[in-house]
Amino acid sequence: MKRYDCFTAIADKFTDEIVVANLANTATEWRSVREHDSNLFFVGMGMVCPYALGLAMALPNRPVVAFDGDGGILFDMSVFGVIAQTAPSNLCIVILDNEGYISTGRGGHTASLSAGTVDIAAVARASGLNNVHEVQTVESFRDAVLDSITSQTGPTIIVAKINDEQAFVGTSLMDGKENKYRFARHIEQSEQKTILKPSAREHGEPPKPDPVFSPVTETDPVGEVLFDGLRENMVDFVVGLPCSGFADTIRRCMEDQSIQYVPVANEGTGVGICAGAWLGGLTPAAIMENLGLYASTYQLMRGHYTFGIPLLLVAEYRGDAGETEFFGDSGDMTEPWLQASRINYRLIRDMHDIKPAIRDGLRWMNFGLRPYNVLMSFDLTRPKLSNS
Ligand SMILES: Cc1ncc(C[n+]2csc(CCOP(=O)(O)OP(=O)(O)O)c2C)c(N)n1
Repeated sequence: MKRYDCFTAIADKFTDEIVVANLANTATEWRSVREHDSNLFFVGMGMVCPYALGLAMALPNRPVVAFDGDGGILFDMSVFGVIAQTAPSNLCIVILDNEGYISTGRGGHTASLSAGTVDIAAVARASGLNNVHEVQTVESFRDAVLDSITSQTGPTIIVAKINDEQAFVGTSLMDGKENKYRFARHIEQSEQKTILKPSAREHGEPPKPDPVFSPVTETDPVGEVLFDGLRENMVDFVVGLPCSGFADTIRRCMEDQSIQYVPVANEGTGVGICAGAWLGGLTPAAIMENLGLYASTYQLMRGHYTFGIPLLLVAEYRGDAGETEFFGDSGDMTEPWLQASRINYRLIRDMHDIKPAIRDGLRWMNFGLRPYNVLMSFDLTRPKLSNS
């Protein structure tokens, strides 16, 4: 079974479904059969499923289809568990499994783990996904995809065993940023949402009022202040991987009805989910240690930076002055990392600065269209002894 034949069999049945397409020939082949602004193309390895998940959660009434590769899903299989736990019924994940990194060449040297011992469908099932199909023919591929889109009884996982043939149908002249703009404008129009907010105000117009913040007093627990700062700044979607300095904030996000909280097993997965959530019109934030920033370097560079997607990153400054555990040296590269990554940031040492920093970061991102980091000093996030 050829991937291009699979795509040809379903393309004219697609109307306004959102599609997140893997890089290389998956993207070019799909574009050649279905040119539409609801396609996001050339999404990096390990990021297709997180992006699709974020979009599916942001737009629960709209079918979202991911066309990933075996190389793509093998890069980050923990996303299966996150999909199982969040369980969006509108999500259809298609893994086009050619058992290799075929865009880079053919042969033993480009075989993937699915050519050997790893059974992707079995991993999906073992991750808690029930609606998993393995298809070997174009007809069964077509039926499985179309049934998932129309029935909306997902999340559905379709592992399509394809051969290594590629159709060379020409590439796109559109870069990631143009793709993002067209995609976001399409979502805005079709969903009546505002995603891109390029200008906070017209020239000469008085500034827009600040969000109203509840008062902060010296005795407030910092985790509560951070949580209030997210909520009062209208953040409505949070991913996190536990960090003891943010335990209270994460607990509050899990309890609060106005915030969708998604626990992840890898911060890189989390920032990918946030990218999808933002493209679907939500205001996401990712909460992590600075070690999590390092873990998501690839997804931030290959995703947010390439497409021009903002994200509020809230990170604890491990290894900052005041560190009391064993991470002294992990702070050395935090600010150089942020600078090299072109991530604007504000270092927060005073609790009263948390809410304005979130407000200003969110405003900056309307123009910057890149992530912004509220970097919380270790001294601030950790409980103090009464005499310190
Ligand atoms: C992080 C990363 N490592 C390596 C590459 C180089 N690369 C480009 S396409 C590709 C193969 C992807 O494999 P798969 O998702 O199975 O798609 P296929 O090429 O088989 O269609 C690789 C490894 C990359 N783009 N990103």
